Amino acid sequence: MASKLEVENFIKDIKPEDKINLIFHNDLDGFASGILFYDYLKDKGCKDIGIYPFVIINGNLKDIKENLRDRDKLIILDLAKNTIHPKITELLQGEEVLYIDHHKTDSPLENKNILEYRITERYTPCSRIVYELIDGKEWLSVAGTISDYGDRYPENKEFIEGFLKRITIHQINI
Ligand SMILES: [Mn+2]
Repeated sequence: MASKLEVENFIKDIKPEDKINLIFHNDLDGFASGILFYDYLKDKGCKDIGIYPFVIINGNLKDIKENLRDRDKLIILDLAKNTIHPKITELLQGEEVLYIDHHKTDSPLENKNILEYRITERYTPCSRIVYELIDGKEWLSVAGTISDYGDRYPENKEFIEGFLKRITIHQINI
């Protein structure tokens, strides 16, 4: 498992000329995580960004092999460990891989070719983890967090309510 500092360094080292694929869960938490990263990469000047919403199905990440050619970096977001094919190491072609997830698992992936960052000791949807790493659209992170039932966990209370208190909510009288 990677430390937060290692993940920050991976992100910092991304260069405008890097060819990057964003691979994320096809629910709102995943999309929010992907969009936050997309914005970040665009701001960095990255021009070649592949976008792949993915379903969590055992081992189906191998299906992305066709799209792995000529990539420098892969960023995998909000996909449970079982999505990643056991032979992912053989499928990779030298890409650097960052994998951020929050799904609980008995054992982490622990693949030496993949920089894995997983928060499970408190319930933190992926879009909150990503926002706290790279900043960006807070509203999108809050939406992703709520959509993944983050509002049911006290550890997200301050994050969600802090945002809601800062924006104006207009009451509509019907
Ligand atoms: Mn999620």
